[in-house]
Amino acid sequence: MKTTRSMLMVVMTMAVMIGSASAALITGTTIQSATTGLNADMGPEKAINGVGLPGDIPALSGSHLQNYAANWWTGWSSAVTDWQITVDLEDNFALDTIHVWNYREGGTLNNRGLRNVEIYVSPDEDENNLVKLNTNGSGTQDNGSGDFLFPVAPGTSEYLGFDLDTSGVTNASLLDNARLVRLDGGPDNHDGGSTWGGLAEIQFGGGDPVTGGGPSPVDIPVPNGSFEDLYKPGTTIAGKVAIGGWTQGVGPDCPIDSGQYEFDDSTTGTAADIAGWIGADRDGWIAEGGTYGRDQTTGNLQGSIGRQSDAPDGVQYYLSNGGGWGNPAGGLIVSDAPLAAVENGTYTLSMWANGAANPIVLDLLADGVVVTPTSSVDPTLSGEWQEFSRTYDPASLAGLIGQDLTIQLGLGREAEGSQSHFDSVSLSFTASAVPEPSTFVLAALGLLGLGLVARRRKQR
Ligand SMILES: [Ca+2]
Ligand SMILES: [Ca+2]
Repeated sequence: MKTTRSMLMVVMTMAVMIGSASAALITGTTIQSATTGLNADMGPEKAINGVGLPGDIPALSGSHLQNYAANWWTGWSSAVTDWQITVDLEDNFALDTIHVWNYREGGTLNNRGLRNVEIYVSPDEDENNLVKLNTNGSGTQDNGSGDFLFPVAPGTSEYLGFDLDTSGVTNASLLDNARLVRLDGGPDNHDGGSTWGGLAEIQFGGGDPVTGGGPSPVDIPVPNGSFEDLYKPGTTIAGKVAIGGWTQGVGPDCPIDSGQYEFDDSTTGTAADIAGWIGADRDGWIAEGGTYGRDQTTGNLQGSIGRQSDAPDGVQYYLSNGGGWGNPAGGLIVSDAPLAAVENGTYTLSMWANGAANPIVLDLLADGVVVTPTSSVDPTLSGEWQEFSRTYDPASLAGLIGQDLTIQLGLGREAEGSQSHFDSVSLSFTASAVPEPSTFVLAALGLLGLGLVARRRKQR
């Protein structure tokens, strides 16, 4: 019995520690974008780097100095009508504290700063995904129109700032998984001045993100999955295929078959480095004989990158002819470097295609071997671009954990029909959900989280 009771005590202690961990200061934040000022001493970083707080160290509490150079301020320009600051938390967090110190300068000049502020949150780094936190005017610091009303700083010797009251906001779930936070003050600032959209400091507290219904899918970048990246040989100068032209294959030193390459330095050429992909199954390609007399040395000169106006992703796509146009070898390409190591979870691989040649190939490879998908959907090809996909669940990945993932695609061997086109290749991964934990395991996981937070902090 005694053992049980002490274990219970440990669990309770853990619960208390977890509670405090979730209010942890988020460090290492950066400015994603902001209205910038006339005064170089008053850049937006002054609102997140702790300057003006005790010891000039970021914190969730403490008195902020009454000094212009410890503030972000935008300047007197009447051309600026929208004061905004967007902070990148540099990771995803469940936010439980947003602590604000409004603009605070010496003398009477503390009576300025942001007043009616719209707050936006995004779960990723893309500012296009910012969503307004409150839309109906609820919340005790709200002015009734969905904005938050920021009080002015006092003229006293001490200014402790305030916690933003997010209780009752319409889109509270945004705070469960936040990456970007924008404060948009518009033109309406304290002191009647449309030019006083400043802030002394904003700091965030939180813990690991909460994502409803299990882990969210994460995109695994597919280099040149859009087939838009090509470079002048030996340089990083970008280019494209001239309209109506097409290449011989992919990879480095890829010759043009028809037309020319147009590079961004205004030169043209007959060879380019088409990044991200190389030829696959060279022996199979040669055995089918459909090489159009292309150089067979590397196997890279299968299929083509073409440019026409209707690509679903940019202006270029990969294409290959079939036996109907004298090329039963088709054309297969593969990622020229591993995209990721196999982890326990579910992968979704997709691509867009149109045309009239078959068979269409879209495979995930582990250490170069085709993985059998759990499910796959192939389109009935037509002149319309269509997306199709394969999924790979943990069972189909058994025994492959840690192996290198690559993608193979194109028109398969013994190809029939005239020509097919391929574009917009994507791969995403959803980690396997952790089984429903017992209370004790939950507490232990919380402690593990603490360790992770500590480690993350050290890395910064
Ligand atoms: Ca500051
Ligand atoms: Ca494309």
